Amino acid sequence: MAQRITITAALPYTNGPIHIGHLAGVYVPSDIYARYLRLKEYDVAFICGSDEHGVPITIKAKKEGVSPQDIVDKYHIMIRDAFTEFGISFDNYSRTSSAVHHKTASEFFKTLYEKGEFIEKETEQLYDEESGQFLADRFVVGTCPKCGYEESYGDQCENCGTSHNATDLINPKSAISGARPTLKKTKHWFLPLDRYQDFLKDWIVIGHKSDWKPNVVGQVKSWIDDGLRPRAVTRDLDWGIPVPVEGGEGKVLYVWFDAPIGYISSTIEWAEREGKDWEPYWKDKDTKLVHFIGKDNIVFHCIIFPVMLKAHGDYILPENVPANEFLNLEGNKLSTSKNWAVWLHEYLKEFPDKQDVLRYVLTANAPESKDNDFTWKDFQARNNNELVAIFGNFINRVVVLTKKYYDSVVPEPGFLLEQDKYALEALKAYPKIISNAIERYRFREASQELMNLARLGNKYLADEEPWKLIKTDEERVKSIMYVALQIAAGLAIVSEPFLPFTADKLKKILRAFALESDWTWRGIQEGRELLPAGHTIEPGELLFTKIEDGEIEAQIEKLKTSKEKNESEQSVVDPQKETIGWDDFAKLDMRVGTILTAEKMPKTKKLLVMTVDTGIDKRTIVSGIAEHFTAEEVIGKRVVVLVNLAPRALRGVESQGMILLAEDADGKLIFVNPDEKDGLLNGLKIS
Ligand code: B3M
Ligand code: ZN
Repeated sequence: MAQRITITAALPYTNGPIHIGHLAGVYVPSDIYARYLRLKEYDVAFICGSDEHGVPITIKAKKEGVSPQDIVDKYHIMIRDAFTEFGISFDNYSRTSSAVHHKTASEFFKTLYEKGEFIEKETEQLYDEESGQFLADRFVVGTCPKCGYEESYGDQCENCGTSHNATDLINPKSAISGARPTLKKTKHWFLPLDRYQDFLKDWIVIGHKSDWKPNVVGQVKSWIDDGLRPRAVTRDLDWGIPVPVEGGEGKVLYVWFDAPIGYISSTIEWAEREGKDWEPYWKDKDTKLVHFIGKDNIVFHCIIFPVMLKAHGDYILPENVPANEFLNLEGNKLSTSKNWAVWLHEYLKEFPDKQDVLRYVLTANAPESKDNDFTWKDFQARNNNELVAIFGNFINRVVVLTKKYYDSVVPEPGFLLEQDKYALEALKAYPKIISNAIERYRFREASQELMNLARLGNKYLADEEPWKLIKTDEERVKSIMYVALQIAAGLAIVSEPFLPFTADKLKKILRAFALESDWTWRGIQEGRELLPAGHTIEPGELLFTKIEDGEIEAQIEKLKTSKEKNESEQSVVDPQKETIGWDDFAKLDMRVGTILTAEKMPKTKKLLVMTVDTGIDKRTIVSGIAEHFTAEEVIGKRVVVLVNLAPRALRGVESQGMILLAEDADGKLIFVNPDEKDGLLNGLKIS
């Protein structure tokens, strides 16, 4: 029986279109994997769908003055179509607003509830008095308790990736009204992650230390080392799946509780349509389950969802979670709000027949082990120097020469020389080489091996020079062209996971459909004859075309426009805040101080730990300025300190005050610096 494998790709949030970062991080690698395993004759279920719940969708709807349903309807179609256009070969693309998903997620919750797996607890949650609602997840922003990033969301910090509870945020602020939230009691259901800490440690940190990506195991280890806590899996919101148990009225499931169950409901939907049984794909111990995700989703796929599956009891756990790092664009972080992105629907308009080019570039430069950069110049170079000059060139030579010498009929080979046998042996070896890389989730390496096979073909022709020999040794040329044609056929097969449109075109050129030969991964490996003598191929068309400088300049220009627009928006001065009374001001105690010592907080990017002489005392202040100043640079600096700000702990170090800073025109931080020439004494009051 064929090995069964369930492959999931993260369900995209349906609050906007998708861009190259999504493709590079999740959908292209998962598609290569799924297509490859189909070629290897595995029993594959490649599953995805739209993630249609969650606060970002409600926020977007509010902003546009439409309903959340309008938002998800619009983007579901747009995203689904973009996937189809790029050849992402999901077996099913569902949506979490579907009836089957509501039913599956509700039942899952009820099972855990009935098994007593939840802690039911009344706690104080953040509440916005102005808008009259609880502030869950992205409805609240504040300072991350772990890294000090000031724009962290309630459930997750985008800067350091930590997932936390909204009440952990320092200085929380409502994203709806800007108001400072109050605390209000409300009941919720908590998943006691702490109970599963040992299980997670044994399974991932110890058990998968060497076969999972180091970034994935490292993140899991760091959460476990920090200690897991019960996590609320319900919310006081009105958009989502209603909590299906007593006392759940007016509440919905947390989006990260229902979304991963979306993988299961999408599988059910597919199986029903195909007349299959869905259960083995999720419950049979011999099935492999693999989740493709971006690194910001690691906690949900390696901690929360596995705990849910384990607590349920019937389900298998993932065999691997190959999370990717992030893709940047021309040196800057991709950003939807700053329009710093290459949107797939726009790319398709501008490069309508170049889906494979983007797939290839994003694979060859995939952010597999570190963040990577997409540049338009690299895109052009990979197209012109690799796809056109190596792959396309080889195929074109083979097709043109076959037409010229043999009227497009595959010639009968004569006696094969060493170099011919060597080329055929090398061709036979490629599926294994490519398999090895793909099965270790090294798609960049795999794509380069594919290109090496095309290089081999080119080199073979360049060494044998059939175009010269044709004048002196027609028999020899027949053997050469026969071998070259076999390599071309091999390329049509092994390129399919990476370049599906090209593979299709190439198969049409070679008229593979008219043959009975074994055009499979195994077929090449076993050295079967792919193109027999006497078979007629097409005169052919070019597989790839050059991208001109002008096309690339237009794209760079377009990004420049986004940048300029962002900069002009940024230079707008923030409006004045609400007027405060004299009494409020008088409460602030600001003193002139001197920074005596400074050092970077270990394992953080942004935090500096400083000792400051405030004139009153020498105290510790932790500040998120390490990306703007080095420790050496700030020692001795004269600064203004707010000394009576309530102390708070950042990464376990208590910060006793705040150093005043301002931003210059380029967004760089500068100290509000009492002019040293005036000889201001430490401790002097600012008024
Ligand atoms: N929608 C987050 C994201 O798009 C989330 C993934 C869900 S996977 C179950 O990054
Ligand atoms: Zn953080």
